[in-house]
Amino acid sequence: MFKSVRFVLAAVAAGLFFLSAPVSASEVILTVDGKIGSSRPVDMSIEDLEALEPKTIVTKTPWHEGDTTFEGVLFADLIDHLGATGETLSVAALNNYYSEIPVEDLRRFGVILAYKQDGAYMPVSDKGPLFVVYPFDEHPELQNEVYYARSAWQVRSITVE
Ligand SMILES: Nc1nc2c(c(=O)[nH]1)N[C@H]1C(S)=C(S)[C@@H](COP(=O)(O)O)O[C@H]1N2
Ligand SMILES: [Mo]
Repeated sequence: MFKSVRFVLAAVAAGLFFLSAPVSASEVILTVDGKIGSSRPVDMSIEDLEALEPKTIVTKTPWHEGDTTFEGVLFADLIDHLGATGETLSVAALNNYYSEIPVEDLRRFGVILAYKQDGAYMPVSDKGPLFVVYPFDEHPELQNEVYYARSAWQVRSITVE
């Protein structure tokens, strides 16, 4: 009886830990396929993303209190790095949310794929490990439902179309 209660508590604790723990640097967190240089899907880790030049956006968002600092890779650099030739990104999140992002947005606004928020890696429980961040404050025309819907968090995979 007590044993099984302890077991349940341990399982719950392990589950909470999993949800709040940052991913390890070499774990695959992003898979990119479609119109890219490689004929096979490309798996990437935080380490792979951090090998690209980091870019920071400080902005308010509908989902955060006050100014938030996001650090990640310039999305345009990432898809250049992968030899992407398509016009649209189909972005899939861990919660099965999908968003379509025109490639044109990436350069025009300097969209980032963020892996850190206020200096810390983002856990899955707080929109991590990857979050599409538009510079909402810098471009007020982004402050509407069109761009909020493109702002996928818990990003897991991208298909270049
Ligand atoms: N991973 C993920 N990202 C997401 C969503 C979602 O359900 N899952 N909802 C999108 C939509 S449609 C909008 S308008 C904004 C705002 O979502 P919220 O109103 O739930 O905060 O987040 C976007 N990003
Ligand atoms: Mo939405």
